Amino acid sequence: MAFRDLREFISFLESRGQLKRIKTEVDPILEVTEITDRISKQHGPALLFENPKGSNIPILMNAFGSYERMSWALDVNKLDEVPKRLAELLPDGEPDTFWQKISALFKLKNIADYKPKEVKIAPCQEVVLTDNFSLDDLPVLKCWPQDGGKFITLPLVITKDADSGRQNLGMYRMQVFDSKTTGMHWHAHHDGAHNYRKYQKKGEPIEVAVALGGDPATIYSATAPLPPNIEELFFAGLIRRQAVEVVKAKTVDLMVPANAEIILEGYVDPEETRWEGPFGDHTGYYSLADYYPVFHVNCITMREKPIYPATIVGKPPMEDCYMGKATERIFLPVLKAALPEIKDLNLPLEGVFHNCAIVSIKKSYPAHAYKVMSALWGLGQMMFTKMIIVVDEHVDVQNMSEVLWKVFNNVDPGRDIMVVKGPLDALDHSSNMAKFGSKMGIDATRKWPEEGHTREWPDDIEMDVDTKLLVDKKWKEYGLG
Ligand SMILES: Cc1cc2nc3c(=O)[nH]c(=O)nc-3n(C[C@H](O)[C@H](O)[C@H](O)COP(=O)(O)O)c2cc1C
Ligand SMILES: [Mn+2]
Repeated sequence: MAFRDLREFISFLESRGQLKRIKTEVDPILEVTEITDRISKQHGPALLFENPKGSNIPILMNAFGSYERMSWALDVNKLDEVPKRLAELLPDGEPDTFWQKISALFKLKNIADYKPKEVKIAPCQEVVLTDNFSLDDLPVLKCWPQDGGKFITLPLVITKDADSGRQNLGMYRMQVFDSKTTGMHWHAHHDGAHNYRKYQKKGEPIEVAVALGGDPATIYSATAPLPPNIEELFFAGLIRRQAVEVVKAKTVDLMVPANAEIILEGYVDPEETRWEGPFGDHTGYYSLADYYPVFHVNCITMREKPIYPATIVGKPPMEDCYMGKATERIFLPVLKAALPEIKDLNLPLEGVFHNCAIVSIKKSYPAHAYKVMSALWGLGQMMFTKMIIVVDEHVDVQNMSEVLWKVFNNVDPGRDIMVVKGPLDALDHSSNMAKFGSKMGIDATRKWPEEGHTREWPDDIEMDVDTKLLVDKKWKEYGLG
């Protein structure tokens, strides 16, 4: 059964012993981070800070911070079940081409049930503040010592495409500049920025609503790398198998999740920018400060007793790692649809998702690994991937020891490394230029004579089956335990 809202998820986590309440006063400035970071590194529970300094709104942290909690958030026990479930909604039950099919099915009746459903009265509008409000009343975190200020870190930013009217939901951090304005850190490549540029061209402000909280599948969907034609709120409905309830915002022409905790409504001006950052980011480094658009808040609506959800990012593993791993599992069938030779994929946590991808392939022709690298660099947000390592199909890409053994031993650098140019994630600090740099593909597959390897390629060392069986049988006799 899908969770209705954040409270239901919190109760569920508590019933499973996966939520700790902290009653002592804790400062949202740095202290919440230090506690959460320690708990995160111990793979500990979700945390509800009930008495944050300077605010009477409790802070929820680390709710998605384990494989188990991330799976529960998406209403499954293991992340692999999500794509299987999505596939079941499609006519022939094949996971293979599910994006094309979902796009095509958008108009069909059988999945119309999962489209956002409008309600007239919503918990997120129990309190409506159009004048007398201040963002300083929210327990917004300053996460790390060199951060440029306080940042809203788990916002669901809602915008509309000026032509199609399609709504987008994206998670972009927001630096609180003063009581009524924040930064809007949508990266140039993301749908929020795309929607913004269309209004900018017309010289008009873009209406924006930001939801804090909501059911956990909706929160996750704001982070999912969906193609622009798939609305995140619809995708969340498909994942949870129950439509997300939405309500018309009070002052902007946008539909917002009815069961959110808090909604900020306002606009982003077409021209105005302000210096934003630095911010201790999920790369484990401070992302550099830069000019970003400004969000003017005109109205806040909320529940009578809201909960403020937040996250911290920093050196992995952190909460966002589990969100990223959910994405890896959910989107693997999409990659396989484009590239059926792909067997498995690992985006290691240390690569923070856009810096490293390890793929195993069924190699069928010379230079096959290079074809796979080039194709991946052309697929959606995979375009940011800085390093791609390709291994043969029988290599377990989830086992880093096995992968590194293959890379260190199978690779002749002069022959097996390809360096190309391309777009980089906005957070990358290693390149000389922002958002533009080089990528490396490493072909760690077994090399063929057709690839110029005319020497013999040795087999992996494996004991023969008969000897293994013999030793199994006699194991006790050896007295080795
Ligand atoms: C905790 C967290 C923070 C994020 N912060 C940002 C951010 O500040 N700016 C940004 O553009 N993307 C950020 N992202 C990534 C986007 O949410 C993600 O790429 C999403 O797919 C973008 O959706 P869109 O393509 O609909 O815009 C963040 C993701 C997570 C999990
Ligand atoms: Mn989108």
